[in-house]
Amino acid sequence: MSEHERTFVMVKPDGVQRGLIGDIVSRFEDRGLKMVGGKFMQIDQELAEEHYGEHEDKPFFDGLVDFITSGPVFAMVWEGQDATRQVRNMMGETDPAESAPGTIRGDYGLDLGRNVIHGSDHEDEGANEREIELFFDEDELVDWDQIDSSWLYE
Ligand code: IDP
Repeated sequence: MSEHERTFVMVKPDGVQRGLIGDIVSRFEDRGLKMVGGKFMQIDQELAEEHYGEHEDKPFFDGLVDFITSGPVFAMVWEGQDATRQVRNMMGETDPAESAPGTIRGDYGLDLGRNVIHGSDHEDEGANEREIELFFDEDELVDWDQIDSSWLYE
């Protein structure tokens, strides 16, 4: 399993408005994951529709696009062993109401349509790479060595 697996993560507009960026970043840092990209940005309609394209036939699609474009987001790329699945585990379930306390959605959310964070789906092969490419140019990602890596990985 590669220590260099990368995954796409985003604090959604509700998480930004509620001042949760710092806490969410801390959780991933504490876990040992390494941030290799990060940008505070406003998503436009086109990017929103592409990002959530798989849901375009769902009844909640228009509301989802309106929500994700309603204010700034903090988009990130995190790297580490099994990063995509581990981030999803830390996020909790899609519905905060079904998410265990201790997870991000379980600690900070109550409603399905306001679930604070996005992370690439580990069950959708290649979703992480596709989403990273959609949000980041190659030169916006930074290769760097974390000084504690020999204490994180055997
Ligand atoms: P995920 O974010 O946990 O990967 P997806 O099924 O990919 O979940 O759905 C994308 C987003 O769409 C969810 O995070 C949530 O904000 C929203 N969503 C999903 N299902 C519903 C729904 O039934 N009603 C309203 N919003 C929904």
